[in-house]
Amino acid sequence: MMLSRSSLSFLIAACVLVPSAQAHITLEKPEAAVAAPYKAVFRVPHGCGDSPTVKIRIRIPQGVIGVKPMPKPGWQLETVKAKYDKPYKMFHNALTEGVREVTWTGKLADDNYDEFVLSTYLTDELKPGTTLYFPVVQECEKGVHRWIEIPEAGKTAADLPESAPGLKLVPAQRP
Ligand SMILES: [Cu+2]
Repeated sequence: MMLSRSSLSFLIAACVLVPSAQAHITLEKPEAAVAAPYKAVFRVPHGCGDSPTVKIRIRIPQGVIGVKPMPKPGWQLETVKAKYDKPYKMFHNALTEGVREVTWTGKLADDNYDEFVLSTYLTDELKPGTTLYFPVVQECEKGVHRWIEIPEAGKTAADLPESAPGLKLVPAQRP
């Protein structure tokens, strides 16, 4: 299908003007219970302008433990591990350290879409009713997006041009 010049510029404007759900790096499942495992799927819908993405770096927020990134063919995976501020209970274990930062290095054309996956555990110190933010830096061949902005109380991510992907926390499910 041919796009006219006006509909094409509309599509470009849409991504800039609609800073929510579809436009930026977001989590596939935007809501999760605390005290439970969570599979975080980060969706990367575009590069920087039309420049291809070459690096995705994700910072793991406090209270998220047991992080295991999923390797991706064609992408080099690196992690930074550190001690937690205190031991955390995960299933029958107490974890004292773990992955705090994950980086994938590769190439994703602006014309394409991809997903980056982490297996995590959300500890019960995280507060239901709040939103947990995962800061992400997206480096491109030309340019960078810093998806690290966190809305102040009373505002939403839609008020920010480069908001961090957010996860709404809900109470632990009791069996
Ligand atoms: Cu966007």
